[in-house]
Amino acid sequence: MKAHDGMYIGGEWRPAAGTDRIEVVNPADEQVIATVPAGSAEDVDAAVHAARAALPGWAATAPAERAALIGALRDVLVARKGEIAETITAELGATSGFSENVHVGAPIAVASSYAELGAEYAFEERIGNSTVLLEPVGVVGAITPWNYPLHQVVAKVAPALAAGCTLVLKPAEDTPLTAQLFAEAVHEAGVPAGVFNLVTGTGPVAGQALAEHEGVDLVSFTGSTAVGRKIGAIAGAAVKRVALELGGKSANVILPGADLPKAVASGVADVMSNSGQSCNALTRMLVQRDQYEEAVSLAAAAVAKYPTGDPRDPGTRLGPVINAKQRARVRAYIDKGVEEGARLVAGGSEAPHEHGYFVTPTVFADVTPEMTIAQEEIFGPVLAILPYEDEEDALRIANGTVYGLGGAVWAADAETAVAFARRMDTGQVDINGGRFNVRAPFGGYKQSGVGRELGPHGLGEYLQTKSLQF
Ligand code: TXE
Repeated sequence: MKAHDGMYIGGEWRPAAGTDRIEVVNPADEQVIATVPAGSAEDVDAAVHAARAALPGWAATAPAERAALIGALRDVLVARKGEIAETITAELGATSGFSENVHVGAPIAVASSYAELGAEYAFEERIGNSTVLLEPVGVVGAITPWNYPLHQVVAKVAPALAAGCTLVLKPAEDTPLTAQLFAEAVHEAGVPAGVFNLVTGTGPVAGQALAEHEGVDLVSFTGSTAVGRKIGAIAGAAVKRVALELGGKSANVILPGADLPKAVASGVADVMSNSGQSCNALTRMLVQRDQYEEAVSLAAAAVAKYPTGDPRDPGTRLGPVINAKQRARVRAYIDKGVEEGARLVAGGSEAPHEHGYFVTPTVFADVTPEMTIAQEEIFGPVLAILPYEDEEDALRIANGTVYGLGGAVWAADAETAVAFARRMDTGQVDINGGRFNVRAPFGGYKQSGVGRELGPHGLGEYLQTKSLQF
């Protein structure tokens, strides 16, 4: 596949300082499809300098003009949708339809929202005898994961640009090609040189150098809780701003009176999409004891309709997971579930194909809240169904993990579901199948993170306040 042999710094593709490379592998067939340079601290330093140099000009640009450039960027993403979706399918393994509709569709919607919000946002407000100025934080170091290679990038870049910040992006090592296409789009949209910079590389080298760089004012990280802790410690020691979007173990609570077949089908579809690799995936389905066996049968029947295979084949509903390490991790969790006494009702840890990092869609029943598969983020196509006795029990189970990112509640009516959702310790809850809203704040309670992305709340993360009394 087409790849740039350099870093996008100061508005141009520059050769990397070193010679280390990263191989990009298609997870569906394990073939190397491209290589990109693995950036060093030197590349990061050059990118941060370019971002700092561009900061005063960009921060002084009128918000409406910045917003118009985000609109132009959105237009380029729309025009290049097919090419970007193909790249995402090739390096992530997402099915073609999902790549186009969600992987590219969602960030286009996010960019559109910031093209509007950036123009209408109140960057100044009067409170009593004070005028409060909301000013850009400065240079942002953005570190993103592979699970949504474009969305995770746009969810940081669009609000940062709207706020008047400049950025250096270090994308995940598994999905650098999408990030390169995004840099091309930024260029094509006419965003001034140095406002957005890209350094491909590994986490421990380029990622760490970016987080530690004293020219970076805010580190915005999405990824594992383990790395999030490290980033948080670095930011804490340097007293710089930090935003962390981490893992989850979201509960899908089906209350008595809900439309059970609909709730189960929707829950299964949610967990299986993107091969289970979504931070807000509804990985724990909670069903009242009286309806439990019915729900288990419905879920087992639903996953049977998820054939694994080539993600470009229209008949495929489940692509591979991202890499061999992730597949081994998911399989180990499946084995652990069996070992701890959960009932395997579909799937298992055997490989469905000789090549490619595939995992068979898996459903566990008789899962207890203490089991590892009910507590830890698996990040694969694995659903755990837990029985509960009454609403209080359901709430205790739903809130009984270290995470709090997503969630769902199904009930006979929205009022009952909302009353339950108010008591959940989590950042987002979908009520009776409520759809994803690109303007609603997204982020975690507890160890799922610090800060919020998307909409006006997401924009606020990239601002700092100054108050003038007169
Ligand atoms: O994530 P990492 P990995 C979870 C999920 C998954 C697990 C491991 O459970 O199974 O994490 O995935 C960069 N300093 N999520 O190992 O390592 C890295 O290069 C600075 C949930 O791929 O956290 C990449 O750009 N940066 C999640 C980014 O951090 C470092 C999405 C994320 O990689 C670094 C992905 C370091 N020391 C995984 N080490 C979600 N919340 O959606 C790594 N990185």
